[in-house]
Amino acid sequence: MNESSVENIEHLAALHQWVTDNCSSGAVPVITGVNGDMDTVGSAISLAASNANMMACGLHLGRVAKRVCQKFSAPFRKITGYSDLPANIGGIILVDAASPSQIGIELPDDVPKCVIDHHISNQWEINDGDLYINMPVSATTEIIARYLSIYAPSTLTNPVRNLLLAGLLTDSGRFKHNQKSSFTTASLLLENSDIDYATFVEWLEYSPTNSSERGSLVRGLQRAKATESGSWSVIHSNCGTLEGRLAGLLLGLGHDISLVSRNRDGETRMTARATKNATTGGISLAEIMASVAEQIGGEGGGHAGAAGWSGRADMITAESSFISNVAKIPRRGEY
Ligand SMILES: [Mn+2]
Repeated sequence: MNESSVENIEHLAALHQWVTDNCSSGAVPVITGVNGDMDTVGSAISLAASNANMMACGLHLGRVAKRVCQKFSAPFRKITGYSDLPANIGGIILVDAASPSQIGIELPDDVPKCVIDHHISNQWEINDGDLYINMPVSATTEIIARYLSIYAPSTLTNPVRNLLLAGLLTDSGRFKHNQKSSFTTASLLLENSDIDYATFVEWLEYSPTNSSERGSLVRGLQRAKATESGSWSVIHSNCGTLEGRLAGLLLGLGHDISLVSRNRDGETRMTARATKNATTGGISLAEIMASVAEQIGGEGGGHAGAAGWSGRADMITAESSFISNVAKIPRRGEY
């Protein structure tokens, strides 16, 4: 564990106190980020498994999360708004979301909330009775795994271990963007489990695509354009679906940064990935996407090596803003 581990253990104790207090006064929904990625969904379901008054819910289940939830029959409730939740709410837990807008539903002010996150920056307003936990880990599921191992070890069933590991694997790019302590979490999850790691990773990563998705990815590769932006090489393209997967494939060509855009129903989305070499050299895609949002509106953020932006600007404007922000960043050191 790193030097902040004492502080982290205090955070987990505070989380346990908050959960105990608020679950005794009513239902506690554990609400996922609107993107429904494996980290947010895995965190919510696993944490909710530790107390009968908690339930995992959210607006959307992403592709990977849906597949994993189906495989392990994991309980997740889709909601369309706050009114879908029970009347007797004791508190709300928000997992893996850096701002209220990343939850996607209007939350009341008079209900205690607990935010559990690992994003670099956040825009939460924390009031009396609220708890904000942010640890410098690769995935929110790491925080949940450590919490459960201390306060509810019997919750760490095989399905829960699989969900937590899936969140860690997907958020760290299969341990490409993680710190040493992530291996401690992974080994905590794998020990005394029936998970065959290699089989699970392959099942998780190479989800079969259908022929229309493969066509879309191939066309995305064909449209790819390479550009030099300041001291960085960027490869960019657009795609109607599976932007993250295309961004990963493009980064495999050897550029510093890959960028994939998509426009649907007047909304533009950008998904970017950077190599570890680039992030060490000074690139933070989270900061770049936040600068894009400042420049042209919309919402941007994420992690140093993987981030996104969405807004109403057209694709060309959004891409130009991204590329000009990359150009401003000097390259540190010799790589
Ligand atoms: Mn995450």
